[in-house]
This record gives sequence, C-alpha cells and structure tokens, in this order.
Amino acid sequence: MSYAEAKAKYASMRIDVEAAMDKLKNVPVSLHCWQGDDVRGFDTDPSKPLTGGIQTTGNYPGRARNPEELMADLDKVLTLIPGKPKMNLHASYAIFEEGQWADRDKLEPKHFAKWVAFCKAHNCGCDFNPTFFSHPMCDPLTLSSPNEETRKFWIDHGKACIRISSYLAEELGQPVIMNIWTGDGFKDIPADRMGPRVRYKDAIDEILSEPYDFANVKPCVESKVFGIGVEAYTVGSAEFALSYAAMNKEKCLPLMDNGHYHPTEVVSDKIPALLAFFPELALHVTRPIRWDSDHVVLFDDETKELCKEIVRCSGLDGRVDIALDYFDASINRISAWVVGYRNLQKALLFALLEPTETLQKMQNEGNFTELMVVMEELKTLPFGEIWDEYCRMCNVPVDGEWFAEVKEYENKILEERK
Ligand code: RNT
Ligand code: ZN
Repeated sequence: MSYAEAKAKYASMRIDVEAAMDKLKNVPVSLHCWQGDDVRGFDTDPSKPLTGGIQTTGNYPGRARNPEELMADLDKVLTLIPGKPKMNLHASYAIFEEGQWADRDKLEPKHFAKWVAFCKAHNCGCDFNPTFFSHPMCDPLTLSSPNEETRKFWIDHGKACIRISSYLAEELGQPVIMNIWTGDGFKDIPADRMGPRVRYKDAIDEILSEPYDFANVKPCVESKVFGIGVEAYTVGSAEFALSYAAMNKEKCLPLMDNGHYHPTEVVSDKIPALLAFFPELALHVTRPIRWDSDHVVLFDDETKELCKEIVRCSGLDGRVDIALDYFDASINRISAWVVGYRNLQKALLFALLEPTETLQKMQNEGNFTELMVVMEELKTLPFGEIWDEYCRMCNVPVDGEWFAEVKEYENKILEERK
C-alpha cells in the first residue's frame, strides 16, 4: 500500500493524517542524556556506584566516557529521530575547564555553557535535573536528612540548579522543566515516617525560594514507590509529591514517572485525573518490568494508552511536558536511545490518528457497541505508511533504514572505546 492509499483509508474515517503529522513535528519531547553513559555523569569519580535506588545493568561496550563522546553519540542519535527533540541534562553532567571543578552546591551556569552551545547547534531547548544521588554527601539521605549540614548542601544544590535552569531558558528561548527527584528512603521499617517528609517539604520550599520566572523555569516534584535498597519507605511518595504540587501550584508541577507506581497501576489513567486539577504536568516515560527497571520504551499498549490520554486531554498544547527516562547498559546505547524515542513518536502519532470527537460522541450517547467496534478497527489501519511519511517529512530514515547506520557507528566509533 502506498502513502496516498493509506491516507485515503484514514480520510474515509474522517482522520486528517497531515494535520496529525504537522502537529507532532512541533511538540518538544525530551531526550535524556543519561542513556549514553549509564547515568554516571562527569562530576565525580566514574567508578563510583550509582546510588539513590536506581540501577543500570549490563556492560555492552561503547559507553560514553566524557563530554566529547557523549555529544558525539547524541549528534548521531539526533540524525535518526523525528520530531522536535529537547535535551534533558542532569547537574552531574556539568563540564569543567581544566582545574575548575566545582561541587554540586557551587555549580554555576558557566559549567553548562558547552551544553548551551550544543543545544544551539541543534536548535533545541533543554530540561534540567538537580542530581541528588551518586555523591559523597548522600548520608544516604539528601533533602530529608536529619543532618543540618547534609540538608544545607543539597538545598544549595537545588538553588544552584534553579539559577542554571534560568540560564538555560534564557539562552535557548524555551521553558526549562527542572525536575526534583531524590531516592531518599529506608531499606527497612522506619520509626519516623513523618520527620523526613516534613524536612523534605521544607527543603523544597527553600529551593523554590530562589527567584525564578515560573513561565520559563518549571520545577517539578517526582514521586516514587520504592527503589533498590530502599524498599520499605520512600520519602517522596505519590501522596507526598502530589500534595506538594497541589499546595504549590503557582510555583511547581507534579511529575509522574510511569515506572514509579505499583505494577497494576497505570499512569495513562492518572493523566486526566491530574489535569482536572492542574493546568500542566510533567511525565517521565519509561518501561517498568516488575519494578522500576527503566527498560527501553516500546510501542506497547501502555505507551499507546499514555499517548492517547496526552492527546485527548490537549496535552500537546502545553499541558503535558513529555520526557524519556530509561537506561539500558546491556545493548547498543545509541540504538536504545533511538528505539525509545522513535517509539514514543510512533505512539504519539498513533494517538493523533484517533477520531477523538467521533469516539467521545459515541461514549456520551451511550453507544458502547459501536465504540468498541471502531476502537478495535483503528488498530489495524495502515499506520506504517503514515509513520514512514512522517519520518521522510522530518528528514530522518524510515524503519528498516537506520539500524545499519548505528552498526556502522558502532564499528567505527564505539569499538574504539576500550
Ligand atoms: C529515578 C527517577 C529519576 C531518574 C533520573 C536519572 O527513579 O525516575 O527521574 O531516573 O533523574
Ligand atoms: Zn524518572
């Protein structure tokens, strides 16, 4: 089937494929830098363990070991993904000139100047994340620590990150989502569950007392159910993070990571629930397998469902800020990035090709029989042809044509990193 035939098939169901493609190609979706180096960053000893209850597994060759390698890998990735990518950095990816190392509480905008140049060269915006893990000042708690000195260090880190986010927003002319997540929690049953939460709340208040323009810097609070080594209790639980965001709507957003809930809970259903109260929310899209395993995002049912809810709730008109968040060290990392990003684009395009108004009318008229019939038939429309056309429109390879390039890059560049 040709693209023209596929387009006609969609048109017969009153679906405008061109409008869908035009919409998607202008929606920023964040590409996380941390897939390229197994979340190590550049500001601490690279042999140190990843802490905070997150884990990368696997040792596929070719991990980026410095800013040059990471940027080269990202350059490659950016030629293979359609849409409007936005970078997503962690504070631990600061780039220091010779002898200019600064600790996390002393980070400055200048430590991200090279990233600004990178984003400008790619004509993209940038999101940002304070890094409250993999650092000697994790005792192991950070913002919720009972130790005054620890907490102050991490509050100062958060404030420094607000200043860096303002700089990124100003330089790149796009809003910056600044996500606050800590792995603070306990392996076993704590005696005090409230103290750490009250301290965490006060610490976020202090961080957000650093001046910023909420239209350009959008701090978020990300919740989590549990992490490895912190199985019994998480300070920033769902209720904590959501309540914080709800009570501080004028200065921050809630962030949901779809790996951070009990295994039978789905974030797709939570999007419309939150949007009934919040004007805007942020997402981390990942793929949990039995736990927050951060596998590469697939074109699977829940990813499609998430994207349908984003589209149906006007999420693409500035109400939902979308970012990827996964890290797989067991396969080619460039491919991991590309597969996940392309899949999220696929799921968004697939969602945009739903005749939402027709379906909602059926629901409201109680016509559930036909609703089921049409929803099922939508699944086998010739989507592949539309997807290929979208890739061509974005000047990136269609399916079947990009992997050879990744293999070539692996043979030429990654194999040398031994
Ligand atoms: C961890 C959170 C968090 C991190 C990144 C690296 O469970 O999902 O968002 O993955 O900040
Ligand atoms: Zn996340």
